[in-house]
Amino acid sequence: MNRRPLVLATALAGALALAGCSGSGSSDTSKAELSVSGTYMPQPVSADMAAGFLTITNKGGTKDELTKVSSTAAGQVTMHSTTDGEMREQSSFAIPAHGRLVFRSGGNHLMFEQLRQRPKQGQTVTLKLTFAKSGPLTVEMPVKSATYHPTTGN
Ligand SMILES: [Cu+2]
Repeated sequence: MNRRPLVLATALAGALALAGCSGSGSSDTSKAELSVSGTYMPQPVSADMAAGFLTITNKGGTKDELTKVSSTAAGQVTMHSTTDGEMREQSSFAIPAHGRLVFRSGGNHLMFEQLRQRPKQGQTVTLKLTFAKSGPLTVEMPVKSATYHPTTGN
């Protein structure tokens, strides 16, 4: 008859261990939490080069960095910033905690070089984004008209 309390104590210890486990999991909210939106590529005018735009949002409490972009549609994808109308290739772009990294027309942009074939309006181009801390993301980038501008302005 004095076995029962022992079993109960073991069950209780198990429950406590579980609670402790999920408690430590909640500290993961401080990691970078990335999502991609607003992707598009204006249909390129040139046969071997195209531009691409997107926004990366970080809901997490830790900054991250976009370190590489690649695509099955192009031999290479480079990242450029634009300052005073002059574009410069960058090896990485910071994504601030609780912030955004924006690639938009006239500003930061992606350049697809050595196109395997000329992307046409209505098609999509697959992109792989690599980050310093977070796992890679694969996104589908729709090809829009050559003069397309998003109405939201970013
Ligand atoms: Cu450029």
